[in-house]
Amino acid sequence: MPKKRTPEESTIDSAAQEMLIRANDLSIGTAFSRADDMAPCNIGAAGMCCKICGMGPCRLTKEGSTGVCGATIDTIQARNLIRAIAAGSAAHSDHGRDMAFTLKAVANGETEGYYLRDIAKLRTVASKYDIPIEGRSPEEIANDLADLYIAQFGQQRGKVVLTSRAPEKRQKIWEEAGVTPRGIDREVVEALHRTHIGDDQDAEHILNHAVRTALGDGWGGSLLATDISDILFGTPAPILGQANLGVLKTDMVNVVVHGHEPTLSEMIVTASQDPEIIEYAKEAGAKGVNLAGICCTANEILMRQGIPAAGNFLHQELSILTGAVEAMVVDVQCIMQALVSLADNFHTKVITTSPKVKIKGATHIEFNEHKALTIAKEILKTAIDNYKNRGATQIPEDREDLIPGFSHEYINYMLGGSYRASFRPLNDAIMSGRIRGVAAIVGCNNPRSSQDYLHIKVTEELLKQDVLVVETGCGAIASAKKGLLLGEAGLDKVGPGLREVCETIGIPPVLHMGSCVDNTRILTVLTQMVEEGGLGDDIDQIPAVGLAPEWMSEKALAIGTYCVASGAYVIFGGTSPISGMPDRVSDSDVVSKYLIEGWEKLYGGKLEFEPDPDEMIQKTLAHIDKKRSELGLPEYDPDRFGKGGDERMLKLEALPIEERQVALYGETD
Ligand code: BF8
Repeated sequence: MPKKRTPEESTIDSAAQEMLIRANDLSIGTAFSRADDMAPCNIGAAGMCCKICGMGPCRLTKEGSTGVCGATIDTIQARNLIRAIAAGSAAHSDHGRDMAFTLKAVANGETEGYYLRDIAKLRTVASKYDIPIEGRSPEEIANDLADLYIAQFGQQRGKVVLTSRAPEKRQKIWEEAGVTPRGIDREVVEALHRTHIGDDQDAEHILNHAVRTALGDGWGGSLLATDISDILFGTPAPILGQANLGVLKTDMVNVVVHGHEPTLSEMIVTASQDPEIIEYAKEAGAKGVNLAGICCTANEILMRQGIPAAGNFLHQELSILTGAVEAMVVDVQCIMQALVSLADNFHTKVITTSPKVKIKGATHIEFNEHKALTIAKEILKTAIDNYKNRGATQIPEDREDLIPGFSHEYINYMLGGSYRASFRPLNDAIMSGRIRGVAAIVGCNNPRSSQDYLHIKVTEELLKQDVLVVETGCGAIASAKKGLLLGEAGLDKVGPGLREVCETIGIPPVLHMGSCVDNTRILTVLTQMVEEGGLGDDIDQIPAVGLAPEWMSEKALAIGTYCVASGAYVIFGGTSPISGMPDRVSDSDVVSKYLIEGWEKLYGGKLEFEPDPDEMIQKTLAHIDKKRSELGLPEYDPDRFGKGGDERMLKLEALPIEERQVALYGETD
């Protein structure tokens, strides 16, 4: 019998625990209980099942066995992995394609409700590709940029132009390895071609193309998605927000937006503030419309508009379980099919909006940019009409404040102000050892592990070790729910040197950098750190590590791969999709070995799967220290920094808040 976990074992989030108890009382299943009920297929999970042709599926469970066609386990594992990476790259990049088409439509005045909001970013990005900017209107520049970006998808030869934004040395490494992406779509198609029956049957050769495919995402589709989102909706800067299920309101129409593309969610935000919609909600007996986000859509509108996040991936079902959600509006990616049958137990309407995503039983209101505001209002009116059907509710009280919005542009500015914007202070802090190194902790929730546990454990420990943490995606929301994305709230939990830096600049120790496509912001930060000088001449020399402790999506594998190819050491938690047979001798484990040793030789980065969080932490610190030593930086010393001003800080922290205010600012009226 599979073991049923208790709510406390399933998640460390008390709001989620409360909802799991409610689910149990109401006899409603969730991803948590389904994960308990259904053990993963151990052959498929280890990458040992091949189902790419009708002679199989072939399950390779003994050392030396092959598929019907003779395919070895190495070939099969590499094929499975590259197909997942291709799917993840396709998902991110297709999102980017839609953003590029929206930019084109906005430039041509064909949309409703969208504007070019960040003209400075438009001009900066356009000038990177020598698009003329002087004396031209924003629309003319945006038109050229949209054309250039749209062309990257179907380009057949040459190189994806966005790769020119990587450090020069890195670009040469890609040229020499033959992995510079030619066109975003071309690499995905070739990945599928190569893995058709009877094609590429050399594991390492297949995996080289996995790198090329993923680079088309990271330095292509995802990067342009981030550029365009900023141009259309504004480049994020710190803003106060809230996270967790307690952001839902008893006296308002709750609309949860879930998915990834800000084109939809931004327009829903605009429509929710329209006097006509507010009046419509009041007529329905509510105080107004309360928006909240789930998954990366949450990150997009949280960091730009301060719209609260109801939670991360595993909160999508739990938000409906409150009984207080009038509509869950979804677009693309990470949307569970289970939402519709779960919503049948309540009054919640699940509304699909993308021409690419329909769910049987959901209401479909198709969204398009030409009539965006009109459609957004129709969606909200559908939700408001549903308010009268609300039954009993149970909304957990949990919600935490947070400050998201650390785009690379803002980090640059915050380190030096308008006149001295620079990465110099960050590089200096790393070089002196105040900051030991940087960890990017990103990625999903996975119900196979306790929700948020791995994220928080790794984040908290690295903070204590003076490692500055940057986060995106559902990992960022995990930290937000735990209160780690606030300046003062988090600073008692961080090492002395890092704390000194955070207190001086006035930043939280964990920087929320956006959604999963915004992992490209991290690549840009790393590139700017290289350009600033003092930390080597390429990304692989920086004392930095990428971690995805609770990964589950194919997109995460694509991200991990382009980060490795960019020079990063990347550690995935949970299970390995290439673990193979348990009794495999490690020397014969070609695929795992190649991702570690082979890729490190080629790119200076490597990809490892490590289920034990303590090991993840140790490996991260060891890598950071190794990179520090290779750069000739002083050995990390936890006792060297952070003493200055501490006595005063500690005294202040011991005071009740009112007295602390007086001590800091004097008596006020
Ligand atoms: O792109 S972190 S569960 S929501 S895949 Fe999905 Fe994973 Fe969340 Fe965003 Ni990213």
